[in-house]
Amino acid sequence: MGRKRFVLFDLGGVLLTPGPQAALQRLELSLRLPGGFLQNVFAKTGSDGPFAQAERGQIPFSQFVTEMNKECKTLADESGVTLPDSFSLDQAFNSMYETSGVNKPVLNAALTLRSNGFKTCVLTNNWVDDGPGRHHTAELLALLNQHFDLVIESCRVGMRKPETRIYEYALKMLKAEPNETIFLDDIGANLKPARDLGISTVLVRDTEKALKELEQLSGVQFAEKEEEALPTAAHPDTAPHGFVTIKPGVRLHYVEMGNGPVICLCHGFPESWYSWRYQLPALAEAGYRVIALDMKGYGDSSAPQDIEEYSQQELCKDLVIFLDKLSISQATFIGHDWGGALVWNMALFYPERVRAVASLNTPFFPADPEVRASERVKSNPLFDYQIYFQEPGVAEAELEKNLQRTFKIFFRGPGEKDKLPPFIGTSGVCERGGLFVGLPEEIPLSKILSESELQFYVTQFKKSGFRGPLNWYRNMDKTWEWAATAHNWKILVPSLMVTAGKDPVLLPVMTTGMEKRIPNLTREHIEVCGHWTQMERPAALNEILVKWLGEIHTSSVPSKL
Ligand code: CPU
Repeated sequence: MGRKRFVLFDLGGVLLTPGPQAALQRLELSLRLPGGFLQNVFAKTGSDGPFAQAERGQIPFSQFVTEMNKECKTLADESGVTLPDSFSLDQAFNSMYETSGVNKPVLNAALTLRSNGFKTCVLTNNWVDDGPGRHHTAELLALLNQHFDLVIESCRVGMRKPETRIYEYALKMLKAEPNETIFLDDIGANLKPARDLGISTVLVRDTEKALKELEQLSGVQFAEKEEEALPTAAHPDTAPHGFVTIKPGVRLHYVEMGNGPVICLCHGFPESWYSWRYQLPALAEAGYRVIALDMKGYGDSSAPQDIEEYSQQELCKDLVIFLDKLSISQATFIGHDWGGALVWNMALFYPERVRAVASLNTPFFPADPEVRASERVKSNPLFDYQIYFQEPGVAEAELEKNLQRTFKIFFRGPGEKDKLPPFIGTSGVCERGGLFVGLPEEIPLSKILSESELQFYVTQFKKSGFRGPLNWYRNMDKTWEWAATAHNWKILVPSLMVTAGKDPVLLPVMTTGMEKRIPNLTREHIEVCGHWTQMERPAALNEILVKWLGEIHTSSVPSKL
């Protein structure tokens, strides 16, 4: 038996549960038809009937339904069965969309195989869907195309299972040998020709048993629990990129996925759109158009030199122009770290444009008109690094010296089992004369990111360095003067604050009292989580965001004005 490198998955009954057979049975029950009546109609019409024609793409779904309805009536007359006047197979397919869903353990197994170097493929008998449920089909196909290397629909290739040539076609497209390939289907007759070709087959009746067999054949262990698996990450080479020019010479770069209400993701210091890699696919899949920005100064966005370009007032104006240019009237803004500070300001100053706002780790720090921001920062030893960041050129030199080392030092989680301190000391930085003073030259890679992910950040920062990113810290009092004009305004848009139990800089306790200014605040907390929330606890965060987004998009939030 060859080493397995390719896996083909059937759709209905394998990746979707329950499958079409179960839907037909349910329809028979609900219409009080004799058991097997509908199955019989499908069997009777055979491999040249309307069903097979639809599956080969010779007729679309609507035409197949009309013709099958006729066949049902004929068989009913012949066998003395009474069909209700309203009978239509449309119902069967609509109820299938409503009651069936993705078989999560199977999808997770497919994702695990893919991340272990397997090529994965969906091989499905499907039709050209011009019916009322076609948007379900579209959503499903978008999901499958994202998670699998290849999706083969019978109707697009003019052949169907169990015709031998469709298996040969799949092997050819994958550049696979039969003995390197595994195929899962819930219909035994579809497996036979594949087996005859030398493909290993798994008959899926019971998910758990089938996955055990798949584990044995592939030699890959699947996680017991869903939460343990890392969510899918967006990849810079395959994700779609966009650019918006804000003003002459200044453009913002972003990565976009999905469709639906718009969500703008704003990263922090010193990061990238890529910090949202685990959130992009999950939020897109949940039904949103997700836009992850390279904030001004970062990556493929422009990095003007002037400090004033990075005041919160200026950065908010940029975001409004960004929305204007994309013709987006409102978006939900989700920010982390400096991105969090920015999205609070968006909600405060531009509530018309903000559908809802969420901040990860960063509390809403209202400006106190009595105390200048720079004085407030000086009074908190934890923020000493921000004083060190003030002198243009100084921190730039230290952080740009060895980008690889810089990011290995920054990106660390609270649970690292090595001898280094889990996070850079943020106090006493000025006295030490630098952020990294006293740290070894060689830094081990943290378990929160891989070597190639680290490399991505390094490449991004080779473009414009740290000057733009550090300038975000250099407008403290300018921003304070602006924010103080709104010192008693409230934030009334739906708002979420996600605190992280082990963030050494943005402490959960700093969020105490936020409800005074944000009466509709929803709170979530991730206890085992340091500063880099999106990559440290991606599954937990995605669950929180999807739940909150679902709530705010279905209900109008009662005002506590
Ligand atoms: C800590 C220390 C030095 C360099 C980088 C870090 N975030 C990581 C965290 C940096 C940060 O300073 N955030 C701001 C966001 C706005 C409120 C104040 C803190």
